Order: sequence, then C-alpha cells, then structure tokens
Amino acid sequence: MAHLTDAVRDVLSWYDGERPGVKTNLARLLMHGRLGGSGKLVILPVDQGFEHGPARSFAVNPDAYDPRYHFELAIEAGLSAFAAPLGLLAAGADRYAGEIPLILKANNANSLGTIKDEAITATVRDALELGCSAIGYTIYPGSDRQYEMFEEVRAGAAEAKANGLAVVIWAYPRGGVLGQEAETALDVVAYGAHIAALLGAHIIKVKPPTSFIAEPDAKPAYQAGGTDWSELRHRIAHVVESSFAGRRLVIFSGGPARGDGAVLDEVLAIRDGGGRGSIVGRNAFQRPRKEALTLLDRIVRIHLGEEK
Ligand code: FBP
Repeated sequence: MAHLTDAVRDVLSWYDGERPGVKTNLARLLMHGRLGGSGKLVILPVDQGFEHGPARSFAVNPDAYDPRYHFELAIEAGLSAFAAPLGLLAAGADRYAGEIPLILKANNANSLGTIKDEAITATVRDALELGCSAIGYTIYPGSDRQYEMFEEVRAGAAEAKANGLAVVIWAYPRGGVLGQEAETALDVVAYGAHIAALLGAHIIKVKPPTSFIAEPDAKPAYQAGGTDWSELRHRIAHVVESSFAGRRLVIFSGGPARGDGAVLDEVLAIRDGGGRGSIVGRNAFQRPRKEALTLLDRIVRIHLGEEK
C-alpha cells in the first residue's frame, strides 16, 4: 500500500478510538484503485440477483450472470471495492485474491416475500475467510421488523469490529407506514443515515434524496433555514451533515439503469454536496462492458474533481 495521504489520514481520524485492525481495513479501501488516497470511494455492489432476481438483474447483459464478470469489471475500472453476497464473493475471492478489496453483504432480502426484512446470509467468519476488508448490512428504518434488524446489525457489527473488519450499512427506509414517496424523502433518508451512524457504521450507503419531506413534524425544521431543497447538492449536504457532521463516509447508490447524462448529473451533485463517493450497481453491470467502463471512468473522474 502506498503512503497514506493527508486526505485519508483525515478520514481515519474520524474513527479515532476504533480498533487498529478496523482502521487498517478502512485504509485499504481508501488507498485502493483510482480513487486511492483521495478520501473518496466508488464501489461496485452486486446483490441485485438476490434482491430483484436473476433475470431482472442480468438478462439485459447476460455476461453478468457470471460472477467473474463483476470482479473483472471492478478491477478493470480501478474501483475501491466490490460488494456482494456470500456465494458470489466465494465464486471469485480465491481467483482474484488481492486484486480488489471485498465487502461481504451479510444480509439479504428477495422480491418474492412481502415482509420488509432481511435474512442474515453470511457470518463474520465467512468475511475473514474470503479476505474481506468490510462486512455490510442493510437496515430498513420504518419497517415493522426494523428493531430486530437493528439488533442483528448491532451484533454483527460488534463481532466484525472485534475481528478488525470495517462495517458498511445500507440504510434503506421502507415498509410500515412509509409509502414509496417517503422512502426517498429528504427527512427520511437523512434519518436513516443518522440511524446507521448511531448503529456504528463506518461507511453509510443511502439513496440520493428527493425534496419531499414525509414527516409532518419534521417540516418546520426544513422550512426554517431558508435552504433551497430543490437542489440535489443541498440535499446531499444535509444527509452528510446528518451523519455525524460529515465525519462518516457517506456514499450514494446509483439506482435503476438510466442514461449516462442523468447518472453523471447526479454524481456531480453528490460530489458538490460533500458525498464521499458512489456505489453503482445496475448502472454499471446492466450496460455492455465497454460502456460500463466508460461511465465508471467518468464517475471516478468526477469524484476526483477532474470533471466539472
Ligand atoms: P444499484 O446501483 O443497482 O441501485 O445498487 C445499489 C443497491 O443498494 C444494491 O446494493 C441493492 O441491491 C439495490 O441498490 C437495491 O435497490 P432497491 O432498493 O431499488 O431494491
């Protein structure tokens, strides 16, 4: 690993008091790939086969049915890490050992069920055996199962940290009284990110929020400051501030496949709002490989400040 940069030292200082093994793994993530040393992350997540099913995820680009495809895409694009469930990581962790940091996505849902919940699908031991730098869990703040999910994540995160792994939380409010519009509402996304920070996440992953405010009781707080919430970069900045005043790595997901222009405009706003990076799945592997590499190159360049 190259010498740590000031940007990475600064990020690591946010986690003072954390175990040295955990900080070493955060440094591995932050020093790898084209973003290495910048204090930013761009990650390829491929758990959509579990969450949405194989055809919805991979039929549009059948090469992506092969686990090796995703390892190679992440490596060739020079990304910071590759995140996936146990079976997918196990299918390439040996062959590509040492080529890209891995994040084991250790709980999963599927679209066949009705309950907004996730099963624990992998252990800290699995993550260690696969050589992962981090373990990841999804929480569904608002779900009728949210408190059990928090307890599961607390237990998993405690064991992960005790074993020197960094912890990533996918904070996806949904279920309960939250309608579809509320899932990505500004107040709800910021609330989810804050809960992830409180649960001990080192890296927090959320969806870019809309300007909708879902909770009536939260509206006055958002109306008071005079911020123009119609601008995505302001909404990003609010989510980042809600995550311990930006002293947590907050990264934003790519969402369903869209045209390059829409994706890149969003990434620009993420960068300008102080987001620490992107975690882009479908917008990467649902494009033909060459187009995916071109788009990922531009996403990386934006986060590096090389594109305006
Ligand atoms: P995408 O870039 O494909 O949106 O991936 C990010 C991600 O968090 C995946 O890890 C996860 O499978 C997916 O989004 C969940 O999306 P949704 O909430 O729309 O089901």
